[in-house]
Amino acid sequence: MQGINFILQLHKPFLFHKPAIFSQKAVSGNSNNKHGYTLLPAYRMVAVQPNKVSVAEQLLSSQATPISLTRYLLEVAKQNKELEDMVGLINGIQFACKKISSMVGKAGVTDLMGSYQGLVNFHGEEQKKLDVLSNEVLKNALKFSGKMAVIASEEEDVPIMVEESYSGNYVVVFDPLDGSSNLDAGLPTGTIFGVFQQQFACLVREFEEQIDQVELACLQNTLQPGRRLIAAGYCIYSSSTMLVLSLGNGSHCFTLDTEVGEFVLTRANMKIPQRGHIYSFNESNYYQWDKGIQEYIERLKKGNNQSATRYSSRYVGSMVADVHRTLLYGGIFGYPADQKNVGGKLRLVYECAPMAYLVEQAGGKATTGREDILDITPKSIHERKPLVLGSPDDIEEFLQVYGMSLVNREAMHIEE
Ligand code: AFP
Repeated sequence: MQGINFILQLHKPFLFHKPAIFSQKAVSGNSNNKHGYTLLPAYRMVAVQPNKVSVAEQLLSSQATPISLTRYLLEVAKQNKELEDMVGLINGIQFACKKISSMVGKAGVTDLMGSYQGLVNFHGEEQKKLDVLSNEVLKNALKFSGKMAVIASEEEDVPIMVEESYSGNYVVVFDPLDGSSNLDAGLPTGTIFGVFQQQFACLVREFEEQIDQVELACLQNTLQPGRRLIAAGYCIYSSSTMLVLSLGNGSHCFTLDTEVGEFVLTRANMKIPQRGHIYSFNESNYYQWDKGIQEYIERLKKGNNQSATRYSSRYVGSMVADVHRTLLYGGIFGYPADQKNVGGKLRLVYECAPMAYLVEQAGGKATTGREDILDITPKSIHERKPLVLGSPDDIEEFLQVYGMSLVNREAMHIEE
């Protein structure tokens, strides 16, 4: 895998230039290479700009009956022709979320708790049974949506290209079951996903063990900065199952009505509070953090901060749950770098970037402490980054305190 990421880097200049419009004609006109892949010119990025009036808000205010996610998607597609293909894609994801929700809910009585003996993922982490099953469910739902070009998952060591018969133009990155170490205790878990348009089109005609340069170029589609996301969302499996989605025009929350088996719109255009009073960090890492992080948290605990309020601490250890609470109640969530996780712990591509997108869409901010999460171009699919996100005033204050500590370090010539 290290090698693959290295080669992806080498091939980077080969990509993302020479714009041309993607067309089916171009597909058939190209000759195949020996591995059966068809390489197409990169096609122009279409900046998807959904209608400025929030469809979710319109629907919620004009209807007495519940608005299903499917209905919402059809309405969005009616008003934004360029999003028509998104209906099939998000429908695939919502089906997978329902299935995973059902599996999580029944895990205790269907022997789905615990780990697969001896199974570890690419990161060396022990895989839970439900990690593996959720990954399969989501992968299949996406593949058979017929809209996918490339899929990248936390549970796969390399991205997967979708065969020609099912392929489309979208690239989806996901963590199928985040927080799964909390599963056996019945704590919340979640699925996180982000959607890009493919920048470099390619078709896979047959499965090949060998990865060649053409295939590597196709896989580069997954290494796009968060600013290029055209949709993102998460599903939280908790006291209820909720799917929070943004197609670039606000973040909206749909709750699973288990009686009818549909997600229904429960919060249109979510707005994160301007400032909160909760901080959410794994404080057992305190002595491994930078001075700047320590000082910021000290201020919150003492009430020696801009709002002169002592903050409460809440930390589930399931990112989806901690981010969901932060979106609703405000405050700050973070997993900064520490002496053990020197580059941060959370994954940029399928954890940090989709969450940053949703939080920004709700009026919040997400940063590493030095740069906006959404501005970072990933170097590899499983890259980690420090992440701090939340209410705009809290993040501003964090950046001031942390920024000062960096300035002081530089002034004292302390190396990182
Ligand atoms: P698991 O999926 O292994 O439970 O990890 C969860 C997670 O990636 C993220 O959801 C949490 O915010 C973070 O790790 C918790 O990490 P700590 O246990 O180190 O606090």
